[in-house]
Amino acid sequence: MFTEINIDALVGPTHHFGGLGVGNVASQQHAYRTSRPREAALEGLRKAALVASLGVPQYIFLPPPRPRLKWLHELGLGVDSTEHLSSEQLSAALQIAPQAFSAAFSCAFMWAANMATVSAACDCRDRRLHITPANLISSWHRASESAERAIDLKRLLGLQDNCTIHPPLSSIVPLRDEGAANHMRLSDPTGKIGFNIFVYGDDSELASHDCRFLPRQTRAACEAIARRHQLDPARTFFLQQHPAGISAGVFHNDVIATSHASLLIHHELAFYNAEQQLQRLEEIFRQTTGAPLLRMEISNSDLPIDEAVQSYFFNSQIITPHTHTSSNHTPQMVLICPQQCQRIASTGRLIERLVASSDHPIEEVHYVSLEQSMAGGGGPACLRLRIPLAHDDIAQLPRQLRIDRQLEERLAVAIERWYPESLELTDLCSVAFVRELSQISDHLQRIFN
Ligand code: SUG
Repeated sequence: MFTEINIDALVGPTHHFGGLGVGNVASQQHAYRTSRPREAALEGLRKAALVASLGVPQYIFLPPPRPRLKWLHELGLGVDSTEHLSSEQLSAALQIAPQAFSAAFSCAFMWAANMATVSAACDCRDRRLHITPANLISSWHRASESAERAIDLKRLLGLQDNCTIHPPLSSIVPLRDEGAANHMRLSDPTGKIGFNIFVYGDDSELASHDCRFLPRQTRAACEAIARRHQLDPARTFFLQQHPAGISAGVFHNDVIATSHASLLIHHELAFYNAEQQLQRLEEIFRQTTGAPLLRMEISNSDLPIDEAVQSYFFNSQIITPHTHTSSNHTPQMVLICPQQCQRIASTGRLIERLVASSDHPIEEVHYVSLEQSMAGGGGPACLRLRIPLAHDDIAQLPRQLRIDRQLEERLAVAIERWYPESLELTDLCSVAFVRELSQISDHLQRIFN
């Protein structure tokens, strides 16, 4: 039996809005607005704790160190990465190169779904769990995350002798990769028979599609990952994202489609020219598992694409709870939606219909407040990476990274005490604040040790 563990990443104290998300409408709309790092970190922590309270093994990674001063130095911005750093140097860097400056302080690592692509051991020819950290080369601020998160993944999974963590794909434009945000795994209820769907925005052979924004995932990257992970070609699918979706602000597949076990929910404009492949998927799913794939396609008239992007309905997290209550009924599946879905009439109606219908296993819904993450273009599902593991493997994972009430409480106290309540980009020019950041980092480390 396989269980999906979830990894979330604690938001860092420099959380701010730099407007750097390529093709990401929310990020662009909120560029340079005042951010609220304390609220951002608490919202993310509460969401992860909710998932843990539903019995899903939930892990958390610490924020990697920021700012990346060496990088600002490398860019010739006159920023000293030693004790000679001054507030004047930082202010000058902000003025000359605001994007690079914002990138050096970025907390975009909080969107853990972009950390890596993960293949369950049972899907791979060599029966090993395969992980490729994403190279994230489409934007200024995210490319450094792959090396940082590879270290965290090794720390979490290092004791597993049946796990291969690959290097990220080469940092070249044709191999742009954004990880699990563009990958879906479907399976039978035991999780043992898996089907892998990779979604790409850019295929150099089909360069004719006009997208308003640079597509962040290429077909060549998807194919390379499927090959190195040794996935069975008969159960691996490569679907193209609809260019109309990308132009409307769907910068990742998880903004327009979602999946969990045998359930696939997607918008009419999620994929381009994919009907044949989806039918093949349905057929092979039924043949191999003996049960139907539960595919639900939402039409653009039921949910206009702009409202899908504003509400982030498809970025809701779907989980199978493992709560052991003696009398209460444990729902088959739970949907964790951003609060925005309640405020928009079309998504409110859709969710009511989903929960009431007996055609789908979703029986309960939780609305979570993630205002700060949503303002950067990230909902509940962006904040987590799923790793399917056997029970014995989960028992070997380091306990100190697993969220329980005590860890939640200790982190919440530290966030309340240390994180700024609000932040402007100019606040990041204070050398006193930069020095405080390393103290915060030490303090968080101590909680985990
Ligand atoms: O890469 N936003 C992230 C949001 C990532 C969401 N992840 C998933 N859909 N899985 C991005 O665009 C905003 C940064 C800024 O505003 O400067 C940002 O990076």
